[in-house]
This record gives sequence, C-alpha cells and structure tokens, in this order.
Amino acid sequence: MSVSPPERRIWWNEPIEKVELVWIGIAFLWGVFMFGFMIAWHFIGGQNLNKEAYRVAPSNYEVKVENFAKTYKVREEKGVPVARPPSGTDVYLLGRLWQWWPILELEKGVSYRIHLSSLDLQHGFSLQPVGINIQVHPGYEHVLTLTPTESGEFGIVCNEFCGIGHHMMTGKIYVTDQKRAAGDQFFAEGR
Ligand SMILES: [Cu+2]
Repeated sequence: MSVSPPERRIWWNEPIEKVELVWIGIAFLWGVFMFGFMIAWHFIGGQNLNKEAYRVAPSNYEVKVENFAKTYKVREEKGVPVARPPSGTDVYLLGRLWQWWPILELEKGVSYRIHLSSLDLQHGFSLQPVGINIQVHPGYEHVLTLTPTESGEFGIVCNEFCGIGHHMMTGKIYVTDQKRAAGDQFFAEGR
C-alpha cells in the first residue's frame, strides 16, 4: 500500500459516519460517568491513603525528622541512618533534593503513622514494588496509616521530576518479621 493524498482536497468537511458518532457519544458518556465516580471512589476505593494533612514549615519538619532519626537510629548505611521506631508509633520521613531520608525499619503486621513531607520542591513518594504513590509537598505534613503485610526490602523512588538528580532520589524501607525483630531488639539493647 502506498501513501497517497486524499481524493478530495477538502476531506475534513464531510458528514461524520453514524457509527463514529455513536462511539464518540459512548466515550463522552463514559468520561462523564468516570468523572462523577471519582466521588464514589473516595468512599469505596482502596487507594485513598491520606486522610490527614497539616501545615508545617519545612525547617520545623526537618527538626522533627532529625530528632526521630537520632532517637531510633540502629545503624548507618552509607552515611544514612536506619531508624527503627517502636512498634506502632509515629514514623517520620522526608523528601529533599535528592533523597528520601532516613531509611526505615518497620515490623510486619504492625500499623504505623507515617509522616511525609518535603523540604524543598514537590516530590513523588513511590513505594516499590508495592506501587503506593503519594504526592509530597513542602509545607504540608501528610500523615497516613501504613501496615506492612510482607517482610523484605522495599525501595522508595521519586516519581515527580525534581531536577538534575531526580533519577538518583531513592530511599529504603526494611520490613522485618516480628520474631526476628524481637531478637534484634535484644541484641541492640545488649550492646
Ligand atoms: Cu524527583
């Protein structure tokens, strides 16, 4: 098949096929339905993570996270503290150019209140491979309840373009089994 110009020069001015009109109508109505259904998803959807958000000055938030990391630091990985808070408490994580800080160590099956904010620009918190995505804004402290259901190592990437180092903006969450966690606790206290 060769590509040839349309037979009639004014080809766009023809009446639309009935079938095509029907399809445009269906697509339009579906779009309207989906638009309205956003409200329904707020109540019946499983994807609404964030129920709380507070205004916070980035510098105040930084202090909170630094205190949190200092208090619960169990070790360091390449200069980044690994914070392991007591089960079921408040956990603080910040995004900034270009890292998620600190590294968290949580227990499987325990609910935590995760605080999230940015110190500079808008970042995208994306938990991998789980696929939890949250927009993180400077000036707002988001608080969400999270219960890890699987143990292992989880990565955090930034999925909101934030500059030259965006592709290197990563973080980490370790989820330990409760049994092992109890042993570690003993070990940590024994030192
Ligand atoms: Cu980014």
